[in-house]
Amino acid sequence: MKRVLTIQDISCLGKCSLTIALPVISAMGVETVILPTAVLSTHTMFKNFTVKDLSDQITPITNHWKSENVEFDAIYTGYLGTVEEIELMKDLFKTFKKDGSFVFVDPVMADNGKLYPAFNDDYVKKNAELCASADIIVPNITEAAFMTGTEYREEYGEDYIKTLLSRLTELGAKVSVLTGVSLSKGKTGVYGYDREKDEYFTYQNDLIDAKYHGTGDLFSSAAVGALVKGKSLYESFKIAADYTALTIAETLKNPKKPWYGVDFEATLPKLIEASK
Ligand code: PXL
Repeated sequence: MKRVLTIQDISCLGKCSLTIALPVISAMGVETVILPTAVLSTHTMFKNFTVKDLSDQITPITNHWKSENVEFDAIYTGYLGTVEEIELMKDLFKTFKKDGSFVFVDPVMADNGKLYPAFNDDYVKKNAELCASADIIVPNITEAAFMTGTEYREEYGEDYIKTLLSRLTELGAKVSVLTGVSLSKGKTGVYGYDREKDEYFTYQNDLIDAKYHGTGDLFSSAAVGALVKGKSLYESFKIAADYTALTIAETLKNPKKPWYGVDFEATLPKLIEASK
């Protein structure tokens, strides 16, 4: 069985980061080791959330793993929380990356043109450095614009996307995949560039007019699961995009109208089937 290490916060209530990555990647038949970066009462879109930073736990935990000679087929980072933690990731990648494994960085810090609460320019700069040590990065357009010092646009053409991808590639990752890219009205999806093959790829789905929290984490978790199981880049991102779209559609049917997260539990069987 393949083994993934994922490093993100635990938002106890809110369905994002580790409370998505752990169930989703495990359900895909992949052992999922977690390294929590912080414990929050909820994600940061709630008011009055509590935070306990766990930066000081990263080194003791990983030292213990080192003594156990643990290796991972993939390392996947999401919401980290502090610049100190981002710094620690560089060593962690060196220690635990083995031949044939990959590092997947989702530089979670912003959406819809704005940084999440508690992040600043320093955090953006550190995330750009982290992306340099990754094999695959999956920023949304806002994160890509911040990291590359490019103007954020809500309306754009393929030229703008290619400019962002070229600037992201300069950061250093092998594969850059922009998420939330709409190439025509009523569509959304991904647009990626593989530096080694010098190839672009894109996949679009029908846009569902609803915004939910945690969908980026759902997308990344499904992509990591599919990639580590040996699916191609295109196939993995298609599986992840389809699963995310299906889950948003399913959540819209919920009469309780959850605002803080998606009903991914209901659609997991479809993901398991798609990634077999
Ligand atoms: O889904 C991204 C995410 C993860 N973790 C925390 C967050 C967010 C987005 O706001 O607040 C704590």
